[in-house]
Amino acid sequence: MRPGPEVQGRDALATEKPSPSPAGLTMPPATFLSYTVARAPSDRAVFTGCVLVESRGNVVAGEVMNKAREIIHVDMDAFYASVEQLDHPELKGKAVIVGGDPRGRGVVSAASYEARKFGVHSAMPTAQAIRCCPHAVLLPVRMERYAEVSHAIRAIFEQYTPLVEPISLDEAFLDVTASIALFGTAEQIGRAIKKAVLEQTHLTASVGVAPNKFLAKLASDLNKPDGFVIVTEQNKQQILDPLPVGKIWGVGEVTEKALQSHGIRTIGQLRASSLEELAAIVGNGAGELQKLARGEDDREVEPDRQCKSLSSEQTFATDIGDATILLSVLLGQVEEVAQRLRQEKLKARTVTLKLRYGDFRTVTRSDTLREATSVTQTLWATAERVFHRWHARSGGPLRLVGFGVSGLASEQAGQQLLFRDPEKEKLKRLDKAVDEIRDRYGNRAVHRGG
Ligand code: DCP
Ligand code: MG
Repeated sequence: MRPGPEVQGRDALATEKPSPSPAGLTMPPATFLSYTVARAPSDRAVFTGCVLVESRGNVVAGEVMNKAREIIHVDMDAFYASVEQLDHPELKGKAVIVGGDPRGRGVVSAASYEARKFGVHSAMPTAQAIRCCPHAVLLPVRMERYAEVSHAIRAIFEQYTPLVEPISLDEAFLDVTASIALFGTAEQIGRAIKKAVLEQTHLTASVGVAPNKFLAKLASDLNKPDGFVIVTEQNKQQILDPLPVGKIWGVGEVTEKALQSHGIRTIGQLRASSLEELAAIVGNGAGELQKLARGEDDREVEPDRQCKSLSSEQTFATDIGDATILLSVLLGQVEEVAQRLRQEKLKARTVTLKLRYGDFRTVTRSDTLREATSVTQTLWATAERVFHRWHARSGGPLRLVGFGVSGLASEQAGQQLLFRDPEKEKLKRLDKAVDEIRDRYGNRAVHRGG
């Protein structure tokens, strides 16, 4: 029961609404020019979220407030591996592993579904993966290429709603509550997006449609690869209850084990447990966890999230205490993140190191620069300083090292046009040259000496 939006220019919607495509799906008629909260002239309806404004400034569609949310989660299948199969057609249908060097401490980034049948999965040491699946083809990570495909899929999402929250290169949440007035039901939008992704990138995506983020993400994962799952208020409990608690977003290995040791294995059991019992196991998060077990989640899709941070991390096959090795891993991560910053035309002010010990204890150490930068050398000098400070005070063997930046701003923000620092200009030219070499010959083609 959705009252029609009574806004000025509504008639324009009728003329602008596209004719259905051959498959019966409505295709996007225009770009979203604005994201506004608008009030209808009649004052009877207040619009929220997504509003389509055509070039003359007329609101042509909107959505009435307080309507239950409609969220879509899209996650590409075996993303890095599928892109490699696309670029090397002879690898289609074959076991492909994308990851680090098996002779070193490389780990698997992605495995094609053909390789997964042999037990290969992300984060597994590459050497072990090759033992599980000796006939697999091993390829190095080509981040720039995946970022390119990621941009293409994001452009598709943005044709259907401006409320897109990218979670990683291959995954995003879309709030389509208000888009329904334009493009059909959430299911139709989900199917149209899946189809457009396939047609434009030749890759498959798994799509989940649900009333909130938690359920949408769960739904996209339920029937992978090439999945399409709709979770509704009516069927959510039936779907959730038999699933293991580990399927809850945010329930990691440690929490899952703790719950299991108290006999809570499924989401149904979690839902049925008393709040007191749960609080004794997981502490403060108990109420939140039970809400998720009931399929409730109020988190909003945050379209600006993509700009909040960028990071890279690596888990080691065996813990590493040697500072020289840790620093060389860190340098690679700084180079990768700095290059991504430059690709996104961003710069960052805060540098954070993530350090996880063998017992999973995780600490972060940060430093904030006087001004935002995307210069590798500057980020590296800061990361190195933060690392040495940590190493001198505590140190210890690590199972994971990560490097991240936050406090992001656009490249142009606060740019000094008149008084350029010649030293900085030199470093920027160096970065540009390195980026060009890496773009052309891959990330391994050139590395800094540290
Ligand atoms: N990735 C990584 N290291 C990990 C996990 C993922 O480098 N430990 C990268 C490679 C993946 C991409 O991120 O291709 C997306 O991660 P997903 O978890 O979505 O995994 P996939 O897309 O590979 O597979 P699927 O989504 O089909 O399960
Ligand atoms: Mg994926």
